[in-house]
Amino acid sequence: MGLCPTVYRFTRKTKCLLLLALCLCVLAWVAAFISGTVKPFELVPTQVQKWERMGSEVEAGLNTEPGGLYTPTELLQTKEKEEEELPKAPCPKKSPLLRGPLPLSFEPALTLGRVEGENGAVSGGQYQPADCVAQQSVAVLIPHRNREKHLLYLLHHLHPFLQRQQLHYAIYIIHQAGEETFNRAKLLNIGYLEALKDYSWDCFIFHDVDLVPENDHNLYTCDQQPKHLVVGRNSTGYKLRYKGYFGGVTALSRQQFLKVNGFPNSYWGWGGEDDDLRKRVELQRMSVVRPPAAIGRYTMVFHQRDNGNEVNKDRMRLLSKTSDMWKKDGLNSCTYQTLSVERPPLYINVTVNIGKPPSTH
Ligand code: UDH
Ligand code: MN
Repeated sequence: MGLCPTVYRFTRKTKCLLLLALCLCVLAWVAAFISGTVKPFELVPTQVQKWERMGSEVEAGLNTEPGGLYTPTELLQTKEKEEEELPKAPCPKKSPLLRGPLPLSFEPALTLGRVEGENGAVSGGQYQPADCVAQQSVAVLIPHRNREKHLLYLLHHLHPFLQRQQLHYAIYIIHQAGEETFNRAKLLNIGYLEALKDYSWDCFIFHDVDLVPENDHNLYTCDQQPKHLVVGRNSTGYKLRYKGYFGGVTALSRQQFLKVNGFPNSYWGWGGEDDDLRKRVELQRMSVVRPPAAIGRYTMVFHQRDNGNEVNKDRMRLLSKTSDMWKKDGLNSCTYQTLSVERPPLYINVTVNIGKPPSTH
């Protein structure tokens, strides 16, 4: 009795009120439990529950708070990203995919669709190895007009050939619009200038459309010196045409080509422009290197002389002036109008208006 004297002092009315309040409390708690707002014994959410809730909100796109904690899903995605972006090792100096001399095929029924199907990893004319970083980034420049079948044969062989060499590369077709006299050298200057708008290529291969390499040890990369790749071809009995021959296919680095101010723009019609480039190289105290004869072998698809590419009768006179002209006539004076740049899967097609030879010509 003495322990709780106040209880004894409650009136019956007060007792009833207290009982009623207690009942209301219990009722409210039961209602909250049923509606799910409160879990029994866990009225304060734990940290784990907070993360779980944040996770489901992030997934539902509700939690936009910056710097929030990672949910398990986010952690997984970040890990996958890190694995994807792991830096690739450089490709080996010598590609393990090279196969040496391979038989070439020139099927009349070949289609562009088939060549596209065989080169699914090429897109917008460009390719790079999937699992290593290429030793060089190379732009192949092909002057072109009215040689569609030759172009198809070349694409058919060149894409797998360059992929076996594990190069990062792109193939540019520089297409001369109109019917005026052909100008191979100017088209190649344009190819260099246009390709550099896409990427800072290390190396440029200046490539006739009708020459198909027979041996993939003939590397489409640039060396310390400008390189001439056509040591021999079927049409010359696989002999070098003459000692200083520098035509057909050549490889010059971005800097080497810039140093010689590129090709001359003033050679219209067939011949002389390749000799002029060799003279420019020599004037800069560089020398020409070549692969061994057994490797620098090409098949030239048979053709006659094209209309609009008649022998340039002026070429000897022009060649006697290279040492005066190289600084004025070249990359720094190459004017043209780009009509279109198309990017189908296997090449970049740059169509240009290059003007015409001067009327005194
Ligand atoms: N080219 C064209 N279209 C032309 C002219 C030239 O695309 O109308 C390009 C093409 O990339 C070609 C390159 O310029 O490979 C060189 O021209 P070319 O193949 O005519 O030169 P090549 O020295 O032949 O191979 C010269 C004429 C050979 C006549 C042989 C007759 N038996
Ligand atoms: Mn030819």
